Amino acid sequence: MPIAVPFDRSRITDPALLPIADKVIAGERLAPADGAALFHTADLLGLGAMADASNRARNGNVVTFAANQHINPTNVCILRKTCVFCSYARLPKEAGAYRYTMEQVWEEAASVDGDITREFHIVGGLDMQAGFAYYDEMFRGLKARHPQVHIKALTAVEIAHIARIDKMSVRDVLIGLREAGLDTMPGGGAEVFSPGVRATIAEKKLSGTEYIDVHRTAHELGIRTNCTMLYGHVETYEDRINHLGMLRDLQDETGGFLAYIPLAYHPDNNELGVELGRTGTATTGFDDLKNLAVGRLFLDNFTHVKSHWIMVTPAISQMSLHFGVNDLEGTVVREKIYHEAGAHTSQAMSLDEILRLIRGAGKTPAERDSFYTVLRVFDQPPRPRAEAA
Ligand code: V47
Ligand code: SF4
Repeated sequence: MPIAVPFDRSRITDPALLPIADKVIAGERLAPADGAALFHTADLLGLGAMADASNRARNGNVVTFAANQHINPTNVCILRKTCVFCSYARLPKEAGAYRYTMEQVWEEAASVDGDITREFHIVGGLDMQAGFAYYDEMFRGLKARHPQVHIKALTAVEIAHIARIDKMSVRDVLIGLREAGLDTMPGGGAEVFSPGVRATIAEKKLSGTEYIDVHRTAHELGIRTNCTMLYGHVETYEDRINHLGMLRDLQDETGGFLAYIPLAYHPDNNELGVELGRTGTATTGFDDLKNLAVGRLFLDNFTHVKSHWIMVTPAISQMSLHFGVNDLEGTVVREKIYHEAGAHTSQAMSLDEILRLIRGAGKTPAERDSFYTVLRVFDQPPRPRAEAA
């Protein structure tokens, strides 16, 4: 729900943002036209200051992170030809196609640092050979080997795929996989809900309404989920706002979303990047920060907005901590999806690096669990040398 936010209007230079600032200060919900104005503005610092104030009113000065490990068990995907933005998927017989055996999953999971990893983040392709039984065995096996580790797995698109190939309802898939060990669900597969954009970039994928329906069912069952938006390709500002509006509506209804994570489109090694002539040109820092800040302001019923440093670089992620972000994607071991699509960032970040980024932004780092309960707050760093005398 919107809350009143203390904010100094003099930090805004674009007059179009002033009526929006008044709403933020009064704790009034932003209308779609307000969201569009936020995307159109060049007053990035004014926008960021407003988003920062809104974040501080909810989360204070603390920035959280979770220590997690990504496991991508299969890149075989029946939508390989129609999700034109995806660089990761392969057809079953295509070079580079893989599907882990259970032994490979156990092996990859065993390579984690048992003291650090608290969450497995498991997503992959829509593989005809990876149905309910495959994930049932995987989650049970992972829980048997690492009972303390939280399993955040399977996007709405994957859940719907399993339901289809195993002729089960989405509800029954969720109930069954929860019994096997599924704790929460990640937010991937949302892309942009607008049917026009979906027809261009992900023609055969679950529709936006169906994505929302799967999340609604999960929330009804008490399974918390994240949500995302893939930006920086063919969508308009209006498409973005409609997308955020649908997420906000479901959150009003269920309160089941944990966090919102905008995902920056990576144009390398995929058909869309070639078609748009965008190969080698990722999203701009300006747009990355705008998406995070607008997400914070428009999604007034979300507590957590997460920046994904692998997608937007650690430098932008650090700056985003002053643009409404209160959570950083954590220590990620062996991430594949964005690296196939041209992300040049490292595949894992150590605890020390994360602490350095958060402290460098003047914030207080805190490790959290998968439900955003703070586990340990890291003490304030020693004063910088220049001040120490
Ligand atoms: O659904 C695919 C996106 C998603 C590209 O919930 C691409 O905590 C950019 O679900 N450029 C999967 N993005 C990742 C995902 C996720 C990631 C981080 C945090 C969470 C969370 C969830 O990755 C896909 C798709 O939207 N994706 N290809 C690409 N070329
Ligand atoms: Fe398959 Fe997901 Fe890639 Fe689409 S984005 S091709 S569903 S792995």
